[in-house]
Formats: sequence, structure tokens, C-alpha cells
Amino acid sequence: MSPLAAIGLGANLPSPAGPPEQTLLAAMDDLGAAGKVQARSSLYRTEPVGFADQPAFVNAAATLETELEPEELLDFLLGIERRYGRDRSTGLPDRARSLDLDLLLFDDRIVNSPKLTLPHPALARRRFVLAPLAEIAPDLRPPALGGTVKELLEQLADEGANRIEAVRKIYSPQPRG
Ligand code: PH2
Ligand code: MG
Ligand code: MG
Repeated sequence: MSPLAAIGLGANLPSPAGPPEQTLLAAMDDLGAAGKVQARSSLYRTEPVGFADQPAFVNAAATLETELEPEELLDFLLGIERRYGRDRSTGLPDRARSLDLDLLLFDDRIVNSPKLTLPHPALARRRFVLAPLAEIAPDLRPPALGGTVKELLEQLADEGANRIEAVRKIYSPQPRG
């Protein structure tokens, strides 16, 4: 079987595809150009983590079987971000964006290069990442984090922007036949 990558999607500004919900659904379709999309989560409306004074985010996760190498997949993801209007030359970390695609996991790979860190360093700290991922891949075991995705989610404190009610499911895509 091909390696399995997990990707986190987020947006809180409109893009050329429309509002964040439309952008995320379109971007999940676009992932198919890099392999086979194995699963897509529901869309979640989430309170901003970090910089609070910005619109609510829409977040989701997808898993992708791919023959690309992790850094090639990262470049592919950055290309999708650009197509949906993301401009990385402006803007501060944690601020509003029309599309953010984060490579969360790539099989059991641990990577610490200038370009890429795997598993994603914030994976285990963020409900807006773990809740969508646990919906589609609860039993994945991220290397070096000491538990499955479901267990990491259960270990998160129900507080601040990680409150359970700060991450609400808003739309479940229909399964594709
Ligand atoms: N992304 C960030 C910073 N804060 N908050 C939410 N709710 N969702 C995000 O995707 C997000 C965030 C930086 O990537
Ligand atoms: Mg990112
Ligand atoms: Mg991000």
C-alpha cells in the first residue's frame, strides 16, 4: 500500500472558490491530484487559537494515499494554498488566511528539516486539528506522541480555544460512491 498522509485544512477568509466552507471542499477535491483521497472529515466551525481577534475558522482533515515524498507533498500543498489566494509574503503567523494546508503526518516518518517538521509540532495541542482527524483516523498512531489520535484528543483539556464546544461540526460531506 502507498504511504498514508494526514492533512489539516483551515480557512477564515473567503478565497476565489467562495467562503471557507467552499474553499475547504474544493481543496479536498484537489488533493486527489497527488494520490488517492482515502477519507474526508466533516467541516468544523472553530474558535481562533492564538490571535483571538479574527473571524472563526472552518477546519477539516483528510487522509491521502500518495507516492510523493513528504517534501514533494508539502510543495504540492503550498501550490494549492496559492491557487486559493494564500499570500505567504504578507501576514503574521496565526492570522487570518484564505487557506492553510498543514501536513500533519506521513506514515511513521519523523522529519526535522528546515522546511518540514513531522509529526506537525502542534498536532497534539489543538482540538481543531485532532477532532476532525479523529473522525476519519482515530486509530492512527503518530510517531513519538505516545498514543493514537483518539487518545490524544481525549487527553486534551476542555479549556480556552480547546473547549469541546469551541469546535463544532457544521457539515458532513456525503460519502462518494
Ligand atoms: N490556524 C492557525 C492559528 N489559529 N485557529 C483555528 N481555530 N483554526 C486554525 O486552522 C488556526 C487557528 C495557524 O495555522
Ligand atoms: Mg500552515
Ligand atoms: Mg496551520
